[in-house]
Amino acid sequence: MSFATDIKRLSSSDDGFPQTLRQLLAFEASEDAAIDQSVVQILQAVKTRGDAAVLEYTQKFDRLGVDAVSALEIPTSELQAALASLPAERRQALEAAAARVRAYHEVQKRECGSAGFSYTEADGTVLGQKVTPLDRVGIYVPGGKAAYPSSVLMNAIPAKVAGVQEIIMVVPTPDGVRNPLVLAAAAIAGVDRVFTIGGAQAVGALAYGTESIPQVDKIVGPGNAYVANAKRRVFGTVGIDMIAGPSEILVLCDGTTDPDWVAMDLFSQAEHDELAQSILLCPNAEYLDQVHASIDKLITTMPRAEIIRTSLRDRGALILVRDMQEACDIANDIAAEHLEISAEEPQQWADQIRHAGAMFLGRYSSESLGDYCAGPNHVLPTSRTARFSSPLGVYDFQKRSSMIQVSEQGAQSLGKIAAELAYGEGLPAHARSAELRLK
Ligand code: HSO
Ligand code: ZN
Repeated sequence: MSFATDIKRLSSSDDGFPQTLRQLLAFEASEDAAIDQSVVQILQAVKTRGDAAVLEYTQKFDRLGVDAVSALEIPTSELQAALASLPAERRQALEAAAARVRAYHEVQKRECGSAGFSYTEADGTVLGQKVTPLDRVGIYVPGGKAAYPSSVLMNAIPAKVAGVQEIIMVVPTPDGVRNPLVLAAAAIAGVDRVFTIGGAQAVGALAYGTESIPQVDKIVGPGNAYVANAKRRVFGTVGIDMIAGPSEILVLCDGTTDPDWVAMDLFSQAEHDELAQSILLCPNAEYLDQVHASIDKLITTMPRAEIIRTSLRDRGALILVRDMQEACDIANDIAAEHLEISAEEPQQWADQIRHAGAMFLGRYSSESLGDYCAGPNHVLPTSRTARFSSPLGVYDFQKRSSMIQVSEQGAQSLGKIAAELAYGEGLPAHARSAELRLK
């Protein structure tokens, strides 16, 4: 059979398959010395010259002719006006999505130990942990083609649910062009302040604070190579969420789903950008041909066909596996951002999966529903980082403090242990501090 669309056809029984798979997955964020140098310079300028530097870079990169950073703030009334200006159906969809995302994260807050804990020992000593929301958070929203209102909801709502006091959004608006859907999403999500700044200068402003822009405690949200570079550099001064790579979808199919559905699910990530990755694993060779035929048929109907074509050609694959069990093993190795288990009995396979940012079970759970409105967060670990990290959540906007209240009786037994260890470490003030409390 021959197909028009270029996408790798692999089989797990091919010689050298593990190496081929590794190469397919390899994605290194390009390390560019020029970007490095410029980001160092921008961050330094913002740190030392504050507003003046932010203003200069914004005038230069975004061609905004304003004379004060305060003029770069969008008043809340304008966010509300953007919301009011939306066509009714768009507005309702945005509000419905926000409500579902909020509901999910409220349950997450309740179930994920937000109340902290404490327990009392026999001698009256109380030990525990207190959970506190972050005071102030910055959300970076990219301008241009990757400006997703849905991402505004996904970043701001968990912060709000966690109880963050102030959410500051930054969004570049080259040539002053504002995206009303992004502003409307900010209004719905309860963002407190919005500045039309972007790039490393925006990250620097949030991390260090300027005369007009308050310093935040954590910066979340995706951005271009400059933004990612700047986020890495300010980490430690502030918290950051993650450095996101291109979107990925891995479909694990037993061959019972309409091949058009699977083809379109692969497209749904491929259309994000040329570097996005769409992979299908299936134990049925004939079905893989059917999906390939669906790709050929459907791609011609897609407005973003060129991006999809490049993504499928460079990073996509249709992979024949021995059985669904082997598909699960490979899926664990891939540790995809999104994993669709498009099978008759998805739960049995989901039980086998240890590494995936989000799992979509059954043929009705398309990733696109999760991207917008199912409820769980769409900010997910990419580039195999699902091996050690989790979706963005309420817990990313909380921190924990240990609580220690030792009783008089408790100080007797603990004092002896502490003093003994302190002398062993050559720290006599520690030892005496414990011993002074012994009766
Ligand atoms: N799939 C993207 C999120 C997104 N999709 C936004 C559509 N809009 C990364 O998880
Ligand atoms: Zn998406």
